[in-house]
This record gives sequence, C-alpha cells and structure tokens, in this order.
Amino acid sequence: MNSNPLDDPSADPFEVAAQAAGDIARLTGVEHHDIALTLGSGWGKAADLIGETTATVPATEVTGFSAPALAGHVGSLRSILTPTGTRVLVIGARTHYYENHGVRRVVHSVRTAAATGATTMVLTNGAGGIKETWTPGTPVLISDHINLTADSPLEGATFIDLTDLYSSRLRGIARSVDPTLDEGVYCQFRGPHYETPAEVQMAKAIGGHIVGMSTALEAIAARQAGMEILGFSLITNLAAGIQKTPLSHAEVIEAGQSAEPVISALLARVIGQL
Ligand code: 8IG
Repeated sequence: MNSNPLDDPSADPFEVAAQAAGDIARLTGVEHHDIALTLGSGWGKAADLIGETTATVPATEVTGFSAPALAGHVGSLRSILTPTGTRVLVIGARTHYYENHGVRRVVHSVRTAAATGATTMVLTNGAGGIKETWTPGTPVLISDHINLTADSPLEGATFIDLTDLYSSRLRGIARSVDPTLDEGVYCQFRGPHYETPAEVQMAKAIGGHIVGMSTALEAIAARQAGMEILGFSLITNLAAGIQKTPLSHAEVIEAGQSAEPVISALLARVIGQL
C-alpha cells in the first residue's frame, strides 16, 4: 500500500493540499480552477455535459488522495473548460468517513480544490429521503446539515461560523434553473450501515430530511477554506422504515443509474449559471 502524507500526524494538511494543487496544475496544465465539483453516486454523467474535459488525472497520482473504496466510484480528477470559459475541477474520488482513514483524508479533496483557486464548491451525493413525497430518483438541494459523526475537520480551537453554509444565493441560482427543486436538511451519519428505522425517526425529530454518509464534514472544510457551497442530494431510496421494504445497495445503485441522465443535465445547467 502507498503511504499517504496525511497519515503522518505531524503533517500540515493545508501544506499537503497545496502540494496536491501543484500536482494538479502540473498534470492538467491548468494553473487555476474556478469551481470544484464532487460527484457522488448517481451524478457521474454530469461531468460530460459541463464542457470539454481537457485532462483526466488518476487520483492516485495526486498527493494525499486515496484509492477509491467502492467499485463504481471513479477515482479520477478532471479539468473541464465550460463554454463560458470557466474552469471546473471535477472530483470523482471521494474518501468516505466510514473508510476509517481519518477526517483529514475525508476533506483533502476540498482543501485541494481551494488550493487550486476554486471559490465555489459543489458537493453532490446519493442519499436516503425522509420526506415521503420524494420518490427514488428525486434530486434535492441541501439547505443545511446536522453532523452526526461526532467529528470535525477543524483542528484545535478553530471556531468557524456555519450560518448559511449551503449558500442561499447559490440555491436561488439552482432554483432559477429548476423551480421544482425541493430542499432539505442533510444528516451525515457515520455509516457504512444504513440507519435503523428508529434512527431515521430521530433524524426526522431533530429536523433532518435527508440521511447520508458524506458531505457535512466536507462542507465544513470548504467553509473554513472560504468557499461558497452548493449541495445536492439524489434521493435514491426512502430511508429505512419510511420505505416498507429493506434497503439494498443494488436498488440504490439502480435508482441512481436511471435518474443519472436527468439529474446530470440539471447539474450541468446549474454549473453553467454559477
Ligand atoms: I444512496 O438511506 C444512500 N446513502 N445513511 N442512509 C444513509 N446513507 C445513504 C442512504 C441511506 N442511501
């Protein structure tokens, strides 16, 4: 296994991110990116619709990135030039908290994106829905989050305000593209097990609408880096106990695949407006 500099507790994670940004500049030939986009399950096709991919880099060639844990999660970084001349860094290599590599590795892609110059961070994921009106395949905006991991990417006495974390300005732009977009509060659970029905009821009682295993820790790191954040969940299943049948990973993948063309087109149109 390759060693990862982020596994050395004495390493400065921002220095590692700066090195990673240097790798990206060298390997893509692009010095500066404007927008970063993390593609979660179901959102992968968006990259092809945003613009012209001018470089694709295996994540394993960039300092601090981990090999992907899941088949179907593309482990690469792409530099895309949009028709309006915006540079988008597409991150197809998310490290999940449940992989147990520590929170520094979870947020490394976000810190790297900031170090490439990106000032907008678009985070997407596949997730479970608590609102019964959301059928599998529904894309929703993230309006806020509840971090149930009991962890933070911030180290030491770093007090960061999280008001309007999921930018109401950017949500407004997304809704101008699709006025039917609903929104909800995302609860990040640790995973990798799905919730029990009782945990889903807890999430609902404390104000959650979406349950997932990513994004919240990344959003905190993006805010720390000064980025403006837009978050999208693809509801691939109703959360446990909300739907009457057991959750299966295969069903989740299938719902993602059938929704992918529609939501990817939506995401590409939104990116075009940012
Ligand atoms: I896709 O129902 C997907 N990811 N925690 N719960 C959690 N994560 C998910 C779910 C879900 N569906």
